[in-house]
Amino acid sequence: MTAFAPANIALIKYWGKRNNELNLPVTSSLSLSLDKGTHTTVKFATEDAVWLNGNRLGPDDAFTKRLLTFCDRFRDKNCPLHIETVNEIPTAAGFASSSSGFAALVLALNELFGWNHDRKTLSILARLGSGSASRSLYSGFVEWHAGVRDDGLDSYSEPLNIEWPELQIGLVMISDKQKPIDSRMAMRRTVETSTLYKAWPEQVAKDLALMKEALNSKNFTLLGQTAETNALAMHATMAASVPSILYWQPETVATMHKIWQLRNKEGLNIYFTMDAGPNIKLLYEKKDSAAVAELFNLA
Ligand code: 2P0
Repeated sequence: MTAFAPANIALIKYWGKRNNELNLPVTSSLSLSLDKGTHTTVKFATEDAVWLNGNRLGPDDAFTKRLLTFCDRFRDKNCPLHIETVNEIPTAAGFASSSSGFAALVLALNELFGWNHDRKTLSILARLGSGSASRSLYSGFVEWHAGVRDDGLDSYSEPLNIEWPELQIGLVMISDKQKPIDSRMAMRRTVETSTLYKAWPEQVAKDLALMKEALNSKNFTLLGQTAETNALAMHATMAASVPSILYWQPETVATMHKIWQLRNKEGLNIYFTMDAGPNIKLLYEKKDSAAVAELFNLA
């Protein structure tokens, strides 16, 4: 069984959990799915085998273990699986491939085991693999409701009924190297050690309201400003962790200054967001696509 799920980029970020085992978030978040994502094939087999982008991984590989441990939630002891994952975007470089990865895996398992689950249930199951995966069950704009229940049954994603084809996301690749600390460990350290994290839920509540206003009124400037503020606030909570977490490389900072220069001095209406990595995602409107493509080396 083969399934596809899109990667998603959060405009309002998920950063920090209230339950580490169930990936229950402290706050809600809101994302836009990309066209690209992950294709995953799952078959019954005689032994477990995990393939990533055409290479068979060893049984002790961290990716293999994470996928098979996730599958163990759903299978009997004697049910080996052959899992093939192909990412259209770089793995583990802050391009949110775990989001599409676990969403595609859950969709493939749903077919293989004949569960016939609805999307809400699949979103909850994907969340157990990776929080952001709960949002990758849908295309377009998606809100992941934090929920309040201890069992997580009200922590799932839903699509927002908004079409905005003029809105563009451009990926500026600064490094495709594996990041020094994965987002799971980084968010845990932030929650446990960053004094700035106290302010994060309030920041998200404010930004989420502004983002919905921007989406409903198609106010691109409000969308861009809110997404950029939210991403920088998330990175500020990380920077205040002990030890500090800073995903930015010198070129990340240079690109941020370039964006501000273009926006403030040259009138190009362009904003950015960033995830747990050094890369930058540009937010702009379709009418500026040619200008942006000339100014940036988009992946
Ligand atoms: C997001 N990120 O909202 C945020 C912004 C990274 C920065 O969701 O531990 O791989 O598997 O639930 O989903 C990346 O974290 O973390 C992420 P887990 P996940 O997209």
